[in-house]
Amino acid sequence: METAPELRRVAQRLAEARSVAILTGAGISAESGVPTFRGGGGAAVWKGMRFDQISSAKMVRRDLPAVWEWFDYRRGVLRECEPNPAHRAIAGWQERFESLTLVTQNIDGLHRAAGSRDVIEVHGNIHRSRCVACSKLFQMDRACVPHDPDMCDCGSQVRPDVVLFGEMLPEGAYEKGAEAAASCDVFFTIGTSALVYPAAMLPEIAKRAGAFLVEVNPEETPLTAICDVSFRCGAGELLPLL
Ligand code: BV8
Ligand code: ZN
Repeated sequence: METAPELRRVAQRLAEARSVAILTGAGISAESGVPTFRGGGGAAVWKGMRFDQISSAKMVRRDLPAVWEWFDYRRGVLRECEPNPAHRAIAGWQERFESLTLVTQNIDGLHRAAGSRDVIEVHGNIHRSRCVACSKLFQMDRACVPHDPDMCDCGSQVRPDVVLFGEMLPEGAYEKGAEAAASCDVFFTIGTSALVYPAAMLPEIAKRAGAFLVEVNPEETPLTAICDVSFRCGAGELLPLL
């Protein structure tokens, strides 16, 4: 791999780092078999709708059964997916630094399954549902597809506990991520096209605050230009080398 010099630069920075922050996106789960949304030129389409239409606040109000059909389909795909070496490498970094903050845009729960603790899931989690009226949370078993329960004991419907387009992020999640970004020595942006806000702000906040910014993505992204190092390869291949 011709990235040996960059690997040495990043390894050096990590050796000196007190605090490290990481933002991951769908690309880190690609090697687990989870389809990404945009990479590879395709945009996830469901029954003729682009995923940002079906995964939207409007659709929950308009057609909750269709939203559940889309999320139950994705939960079915996820049943066969396990964490890959990239998730496991990051889980192994928890003991390595004084402070490690992991922010993920993914809703697949694979970081936690790999052993990462305190994962900041800024877009929620596909295995949890929430009552539309009283906001009671239900943890669903990964194997239980279609979702259950359909109704809350207060008599209202439940929805995926996932942040859809046009919806606010979980209380405090973004702020915690921004705080870590503004105070870390090294910031990794891994497997994200950096198109979805406000998550895509985090690497920029880190860079402005003086962090060493590292990207891992087979394709260029809008962040590539401001990165100190940008590895043009898969996360499952690169992270275990660090
Ligand atoms: C909000 C859950 C505020 C649902 C998701 C115009 C400008 C700026 C912003 C906006 C705008 N118009 C609208 C907005 C706001 C909107 C937004 O940012 N839209 C974008 C598309 C323009 N954001 C929102 O609506 C957010 N909320 O802003 O609220 C607000 C204020 C007031 C009042 C109300 C609200 C909510 C956004 C969250 C949406 N939910 N997911 C679901 O999963 O169905 S976002 C969805 O995209 C996923 O979470 C996904 O993680 C996320 C980002 O995508 P990526 O993770 O980056 O995945 P992608 O496929 O794009 O890229 C994968 C990358 O991996 C590629 O680069 C590929 O090359 C790489 N890769 C492939 N293989 C590998 C790899 N990398 C490494 N290794 C590999 N092996
Ligand atoms: Zn309820």
